[in-house]
Formats: sequence, structure tokens, C-alpha cells
Amino acid sequence: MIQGSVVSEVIPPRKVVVVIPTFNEAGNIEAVITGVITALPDASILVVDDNSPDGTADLVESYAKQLPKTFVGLVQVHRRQTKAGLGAAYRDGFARALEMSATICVQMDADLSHHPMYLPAIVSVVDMGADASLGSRYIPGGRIENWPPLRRFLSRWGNRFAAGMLGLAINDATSGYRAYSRSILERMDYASVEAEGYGFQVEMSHRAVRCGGRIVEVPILFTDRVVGESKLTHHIIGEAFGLVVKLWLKDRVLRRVRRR
Ligand SMILES: Nc1nc2c(ncn2[C@@H]2O[C@H](COP(=O)(O)OP(=O)(O)OP(=O)(O)O)[C@@H](O)[C@H]2O)c(=O)[nH]1
Ligand SMILES: [Mg+2]
Repeated sequence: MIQGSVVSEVIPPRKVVVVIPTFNEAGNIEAVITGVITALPDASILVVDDNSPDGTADLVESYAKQLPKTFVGLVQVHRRQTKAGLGAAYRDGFARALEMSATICVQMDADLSHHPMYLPAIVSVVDMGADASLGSRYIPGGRIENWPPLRRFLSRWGNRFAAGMLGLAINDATSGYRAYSRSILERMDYASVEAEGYGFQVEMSHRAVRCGGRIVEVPILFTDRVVGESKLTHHIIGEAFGLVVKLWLKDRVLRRVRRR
């Protein structure tokens, strides 16, 4: 009894906030929310919507009202004025999740490429002491379904390039299915990450590693979206490539300065 009260003073109770950025995901979002609630009934869900013309935000709010009483208040929408990219949505979403007292902050796409059934595994890794866990397509047990050869090639070699250049020892640094502990998010200064799209995931991975974070990869089956449209552009691919080169240069300069 005494031991229990001492522990509860030191360790805050677990609070998981799942941040889901959306732009035109009306065809997917209800299934995603149902999946998250089923997999992690104690989690809060924060949908970060950039004023989707297809009414995704309204749909989430009316869907949340229909949920059983146990889930009242657990599903929230943060409405942003205009489409400003994935990185901006995540920076905003993480800040809100921390305000909501999250001890574990999850990020996942709303297009059903990230199956909610992996949530318990991804979250429990952080619960057990890791600083971050990544849903990984490129470790044993991980797989991709229904991606054309060019997407596979770009993703696989993009990851090899990023990990090799930056010495990340991470197999899937572009994965957008992750969980962070509160403490690593606070240490990483995520608000100053400028990249969007895949670049955002790579830069967050790089910062987590440089902060001395303990990072664990969990195998996932990634399936291509069936409903809605991809927001991937040439600009996002170019940005990620340029970012890796920029971070590599920065690392080299820092190493030289430290050696002096
Ligand atoms: N709030 C917000 N969400 C976005 C924005 N761009 C993309 N998203 C969401 O971010 C998630 C990932 O976007 P996708 O279009 O699936 O892009 P992707 O997964 O990188 O690319 P694909 O593999 O082709 O699907 C989805 O939930 C999108 O709705 C944006 O500008 N703002
Ligand atoms: Mg996607």
C-alpha cells in the first residue's frame, strides 16, 4: 500500500494521445477511429485537420457524438485554417497532446496504411522504457502490400541513404507510424523541425538519435491506401533528400567544432 502510493507520486499515470493528421480523409477516418478505440480503449484521439474540403472534421465530430458514453471526450478535432503540410500538423498536434498531459504520444496516418492493430505493441515498447518506437516495414516481420515497384524502390533506398549518411541505425526512418515518450518529445525541440512529409519523419528520427534516445522498431504490415488520394509530391521527395544532405553536413561541422 505504502509502496503503491510512493510509485504513484513518482510516475504519472499513463496517458496515450494518438495524433492523426487529416486532409480529405472522409472515406477512411471513421474506420481508423473505430480501430484505434478497439485497439487502445484508454487512448485519447486528436485529429488535426487542415480544413478538408470533404468535411473530414465535421464527420469526426458527429461520429464522436455517436460513440458509447465510455468514449465521450476521448475523440477531439483540432481544426486548422488551411492546408499547411504534414509537419506543421504534427508540430501543432504534439503541442496539444502535451497540453493534454500525454505521457505517450502516438502518430499515425488516417489512410489505413497504418493498421490500428499494431498500436498495443508500438505503445507498450514506450511504456516499458523506450523513448520512441517506430512501426517498421524493413525489419524481419515487416512488409509492404500493394505498392508499385517505384514506390518500394524510393522508400527502401531512401531509407538506406538516410540511415547510411546520418548513422541512424534505424531501418525505417521515414515511417509515420510511431510513439514517443513525453520526455523525448520535450528534449527534441520538435517545434523547430522545419521539414514536411518524409523529411519530417527523418528529421525527428535524427533528433531522437542525437538526444541519446532509446529507439525500438516494431514490425508492421504497411498497406497502400484504398480510399482517397496520396498527398505525396515530387517536392516532398526532393525536400527529404536535401534534408539528409543538410543534416549530414551539419553533423560533420559539429564533429569538427567538438574536436577543436
Ligand atoms: N492536417 C494535414 N494532414 C495531412 C496533410 N498532408 C497529408 N496529411 C495527412 O497525413 C497522412 C499521410 O498522408 P498521405 O497522403 O497518406 O501521404 P503518404 O502516406 O506520405 O503517402 P502515400 O504513401 O502515397 O499515401 C494522411 O492522414 C493525410 O490525410 C496536410 O497538409 N495537413
Ligand atoms: Mg499514406
